[in-house]
Amino acid sequence: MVPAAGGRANNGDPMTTIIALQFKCYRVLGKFNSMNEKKSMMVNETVIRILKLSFVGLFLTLSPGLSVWAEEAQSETKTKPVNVLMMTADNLGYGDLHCYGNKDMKTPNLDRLAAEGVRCTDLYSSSPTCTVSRASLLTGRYPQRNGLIHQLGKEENRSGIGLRHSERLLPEFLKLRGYATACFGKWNIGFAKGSRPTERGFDEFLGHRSGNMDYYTHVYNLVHDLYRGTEPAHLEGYSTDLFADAACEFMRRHAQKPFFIYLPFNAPHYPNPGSKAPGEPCIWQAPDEAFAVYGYSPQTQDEQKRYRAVVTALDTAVGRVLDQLEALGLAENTLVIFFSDNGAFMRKGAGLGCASNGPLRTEGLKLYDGNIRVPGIVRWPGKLPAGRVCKEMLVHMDFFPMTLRATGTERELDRKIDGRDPTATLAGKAASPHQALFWGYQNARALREGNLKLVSPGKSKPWELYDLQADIGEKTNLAANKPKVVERLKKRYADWLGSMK
Ligand SMILES: [Ca+2]
Repeated sequence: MVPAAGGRANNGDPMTTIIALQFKCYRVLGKFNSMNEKKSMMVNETVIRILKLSFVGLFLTLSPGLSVWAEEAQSETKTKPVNVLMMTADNLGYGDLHCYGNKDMKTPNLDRLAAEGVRCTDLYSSSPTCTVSRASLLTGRYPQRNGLIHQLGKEENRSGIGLRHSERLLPEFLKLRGYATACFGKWNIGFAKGSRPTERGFDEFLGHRSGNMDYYTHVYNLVHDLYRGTEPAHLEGYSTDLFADAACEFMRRHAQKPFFIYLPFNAPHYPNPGSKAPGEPCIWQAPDEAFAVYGYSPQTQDEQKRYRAVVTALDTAVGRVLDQLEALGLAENTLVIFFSDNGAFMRKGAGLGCASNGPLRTEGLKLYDGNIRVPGIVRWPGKLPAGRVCKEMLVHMDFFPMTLRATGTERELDRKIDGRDPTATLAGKAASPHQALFWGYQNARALREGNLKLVSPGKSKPWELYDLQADIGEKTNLAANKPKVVERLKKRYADWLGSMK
């Protein structure tokens, strides 16, 4: 188990208290030593001598060798950079985890992570789709600023530039501070020469180029899609497990070096009929053990049951990675972040009838909260309290500056980013770092300011206004009753959009 915040800093044991006393005495002595007046010199020197002798005597009596221990502990704390493990799920809905209220879903490892860290109720993605969300996360910038505002197509996934090369990714900054970096999982932001993970700041990559590789055959629209570095990799296994295993193995190899692992699982993305051989059923895939957790047959055709098995397999893999972190003694010094890249797609065959966005409204990709508000958990022992629920508005881009600051890398930043460090907010010491958040996808537009949500679901569609505190499901449109608020927020949206150019 990982101790709660503050446990390391002052656990109340006698050794810690003595060390604190030692530092206080040194501070007092320092002040005396800095006094110059001749008049007080003699008195001071006498006091200092008495204090020094008393202190040394007390210290030697109580704890011989303690100062050596204290120096080592201080030195270790100062010189040990924080590791970052950033895990993402794919299309996991706001209501899909047990710790988010889904009583039918078994996700004990993510529930445990929430109990040891902070669970977010109002965390957003800056996009309702995979490609755009991921590019925004890795650049810390709104899609409208980094330029990648559309979902990549088949050929773009395989060989397109995707995110323009003038953008700099999070691992590129971490490399400047000596971090070992790796990406294991779904890339989905371009795989042309110069666009590939190992050419964009990651030392290692095992994963798929596209948005939805088959979990077992590793095929995307009839073409092999699993790569190691820049070369095809032909491995056997369930993709969730392959990625988790790669992360564990990387941690074992880099236990003595600071690391950043980006672990974008492809689960629980819906199955793609284009990736199936002729006659092969297009169903959610999971290992037999994940079905067994529920007592289901792996042959069941029930979509709901199969989806649950996929999510539980994801949870099991997350648990294995966390266990590895702990076994290596790294859990206390590692910032762990988990969230979904976007909400569940509530379309037939793509989540409808089996995934859940909880109480949130979902319609196509029209930017109601079901598309963009996501489950998210952050654990950072000693920095964030255990078992806290954060209800402040945050966005996944915030994990970019959070990672930079946690790793001491922020000085390397050379461009404007839109994420804001959420550490104080997550700790309960500050309100949201954002006055407002903004979205634009295809013809849909949205803004959230406080509890107000302004959304236009499509071209020529009038703006709608909702109060999310009173109406989390965006059912009661207040626009007709509050035209001035609508006008003010419309202007705010226009100003934001203008600032992106
Ligand atoms: Ca997604």
